[in-house]
Amino acid sequence: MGSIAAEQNVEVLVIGAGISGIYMLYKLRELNISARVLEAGSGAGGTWYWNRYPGARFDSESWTYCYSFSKDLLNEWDWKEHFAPQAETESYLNFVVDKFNLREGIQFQSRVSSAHYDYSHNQWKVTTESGEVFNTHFLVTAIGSLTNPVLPRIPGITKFKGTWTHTGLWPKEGIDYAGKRVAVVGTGATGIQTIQEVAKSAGTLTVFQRRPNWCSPLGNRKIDAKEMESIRARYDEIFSICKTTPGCFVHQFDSRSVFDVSPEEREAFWEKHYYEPGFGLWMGNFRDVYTDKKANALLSEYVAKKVRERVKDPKVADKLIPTDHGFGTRRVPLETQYLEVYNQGNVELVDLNEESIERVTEKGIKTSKQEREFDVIIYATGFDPVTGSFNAIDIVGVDGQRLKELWAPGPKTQLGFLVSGFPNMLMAMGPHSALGNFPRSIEYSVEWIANLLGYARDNGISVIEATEKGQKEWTDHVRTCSEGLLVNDVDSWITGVNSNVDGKKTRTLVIFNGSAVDYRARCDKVARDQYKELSLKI
Ligand code: NA7
Repeated sequence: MGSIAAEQNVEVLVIGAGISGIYMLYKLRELNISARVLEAGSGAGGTWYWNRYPGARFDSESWTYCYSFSKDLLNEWDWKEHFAPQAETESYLNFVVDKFNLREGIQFQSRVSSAHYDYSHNQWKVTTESGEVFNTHFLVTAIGSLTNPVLPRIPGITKFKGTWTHTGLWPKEGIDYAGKRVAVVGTGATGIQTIQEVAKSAGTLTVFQRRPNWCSPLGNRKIDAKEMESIRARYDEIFSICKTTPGCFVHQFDSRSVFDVSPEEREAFWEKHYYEPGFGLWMGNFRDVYTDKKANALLSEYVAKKVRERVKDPKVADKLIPTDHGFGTRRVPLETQYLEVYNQGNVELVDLNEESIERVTEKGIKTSKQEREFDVIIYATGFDPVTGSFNAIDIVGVDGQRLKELWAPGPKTQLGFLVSGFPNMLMAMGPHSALGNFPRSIEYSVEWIANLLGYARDNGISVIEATEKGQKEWTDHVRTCSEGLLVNDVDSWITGVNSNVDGKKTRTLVIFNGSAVDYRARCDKVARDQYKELSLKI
């Protein structure tokens, strides 16, 4: 007879060992609060552990994306590129884990399948897929916003006899695609990074595009030792700048309207930002480009002109220019010679508005026009956005309330941290929180939660919960801050849409679209007032 494993008790259980979970463990250790992290992968890194597809790299400057909490760490780690590739970032996160002796606090290959709140014992019963059970007083979700990869709903995907994968599940041993016939489905930020890298060595590359995305050049460069020293000397200044911008990037919006300047000045401004490294064109633009349709149309026309300049065949260029949304109203992919890929003789762009995919066959992909044969099919079709990370776990609160059902019409949260009816569940970077340049927001989010848990410990508080009033106010505030933004008129993960997920076909407010500066000020006030706006019980 097999023995039943004993249930384990832990004060704080953290789900996920990505950037949030790693730092959460560090902070809890600092507070002398006992904690365990459960991580689905066999290594640390979260997004940077799973997304090892070709070309995966930062779109934020490496030196704005790293942790800022430790001077030693900033002194010891040298970034090799301005926009680090996945392997460098994965090494960095492992370096952090080892430097602070966090590894033994993380239990790998432990995917959490359910978390049920037990009212009578005031604890969460957390179960992993392998059947381990943990009883924890506090549950911290550090599960990211884009962690649940989604395949397209195309019949026959598993029938394909060649190699196939989703970018977010890229195998550690890699896929040999050099010289092979490769297909990529999807042209979001991930698809674009994959396509431009795979095109370098694939025999043929066929891109299946449903909707094109506006993109702008990444401008990556290597960082030599001398430049790294000058970056290091500026770290304080860099992180302070990130604290002043709405999206926590180093790029700041221009306070002028598009219409305050002459067409020539406007063109020169956009030209400068188009070619500067990083998100300058997206995040450093005129103040009205994402609220005024006419302003946005001018910007979009400028970027369309760039596409026409860079892509030789005007018919292909037209297919690469979005017509259903303006520049910056979806997440802008940054690229390196992406558009030029379509000038290569071995690359074909299949516009799915002209021929739709009917099914995947044993040999390849059959559209309404023809069957194409492939050796490798790569699905760059995105994730079940934001609430999808939560929906992948059966989370049940007071009175048997399922989080997935409560959030079906859209998430409800207090400050993105707490949900009424789910006591002692704290969400690092939960829905309705400010995202932007993720690690900048992650550090804030983790510190806020750690401070709250420290306060609870010091004041004998055993139950922390959102209030109905506070939750309604915050959820309404998230809506108010979103009013008038063009981003709301477009289907994308930012508006909670994924056409391949049931219940995610219509837009909902899943993130806080206001400024991260205001978000932090609001959350700071709650902490300063000793969390009186929350429901705290001894
Ligand atoms: P995204 O941005 O959600 O992009 C997914 C892409 O896959 C997008 O081009 C979709 O087309 C396409 N897609 C989805 N389903 C299909 C089907 N059935 N057929 C054809 N094409 C399809 O995900 P990413 O992984 O690129 O990026 C997510 C974030 O991760 C990114 O913003 C970064 O922050 C990191 P659509 O546009 O919906 O027509």
